[in-house]
Amino acid sequence: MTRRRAAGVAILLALALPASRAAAQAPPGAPTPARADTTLPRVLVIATGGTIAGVQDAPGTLGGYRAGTLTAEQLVAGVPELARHARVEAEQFSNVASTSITPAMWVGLARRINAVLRERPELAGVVVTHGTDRLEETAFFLYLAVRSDKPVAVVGAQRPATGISPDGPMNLLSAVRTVASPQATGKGVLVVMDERILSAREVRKQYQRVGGFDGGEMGMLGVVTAGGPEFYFAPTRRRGAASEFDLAGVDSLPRVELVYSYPGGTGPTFATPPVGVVVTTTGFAPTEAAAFRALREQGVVLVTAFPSGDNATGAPRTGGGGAPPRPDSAAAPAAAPSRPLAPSIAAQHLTPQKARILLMLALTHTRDGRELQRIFREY
Ligand code: DAS
Repeated sequence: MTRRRAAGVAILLALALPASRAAAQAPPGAPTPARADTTLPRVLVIATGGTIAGVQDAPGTLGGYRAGTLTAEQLVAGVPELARHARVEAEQFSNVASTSITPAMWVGLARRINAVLRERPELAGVVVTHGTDRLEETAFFLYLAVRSDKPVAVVGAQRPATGISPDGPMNLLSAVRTVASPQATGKGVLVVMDERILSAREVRKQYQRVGGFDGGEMGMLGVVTAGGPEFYFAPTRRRGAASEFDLAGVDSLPRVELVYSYPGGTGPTFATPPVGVVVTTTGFAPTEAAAFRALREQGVVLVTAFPSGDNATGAPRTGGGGAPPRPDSAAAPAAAPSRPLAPSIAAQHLTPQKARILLMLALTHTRDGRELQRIFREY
């Protein structure tokens, strides 16, 4: 075994140590983790992979690493401080980089969380560990499809577990403390990163560095301090126990594509039309309008969204007025459609990638334009 690999294995073993042994090896003066206190809330950590479970071949360097390597149990055992705040159980859902997470996995994960929250009333809440690349999408899917007011928090890390200054242990601790807190009840699915508590509806990954997650214009719900989570705001959009999205009988989600509109664009064409298309646009070029109209003539539901997700405020380029542009508005008056046009929906304040997720779920219920727009207004 090379010296480098031996160091890696040593760090891995240290991460996997049970809390009691890790405490026994703690440096002098370090606080001793509490014994499992039977009055503490129970929290289930469900691990899906990502950098938070990532291991470098050359630990302590900035070299490459393998995401989704440590197990759920190793992640929990690596943070003995968790035992002061909750009785934590670990469960493995998958162990992949989040670019490998699929819509079918969203359905499976939401079903699993719905089942444990229903069947285990003693659980205070659930923490999902996840890669950061697709964290906001999974979190928003859970926000829509977990029909419970019990807290669920999604958490990741920008630095691998065996890298320099890993952020995962503190993020995991903050997430567990958040879901263990009664303050988190009814706030919808949360994302806890860098001691910020963010709503899954608003959260976005802005950059690939520590501190890269925020809530855009909508800001954050609270912070996690040394004393614990402190909430300052609560979401008002429909979510959790009030959600109408029941996954019973949903085997797969309808195909919804994401496309861009841009200067000189001619619009998308598909060999097989999807059920829906979300178009990222600040305003349509006249040259694009015909292609989007043709899609609607083929029955494809269209959703228009601003790149930033700031669809609610309007913008000078679209004349303001609170809704994103519609492709028809850029075109010369068109001939009467050969078939009734499928609906064109405004995404409200959702990023295009989240508008796609809401449309996928909404299309499992309805294709009616008014109903779809209601859903986009409520969630
Ligand atoms: N490896 C990536 C992922 O799993 C990045 C990360 O987690 O930060 O999403």
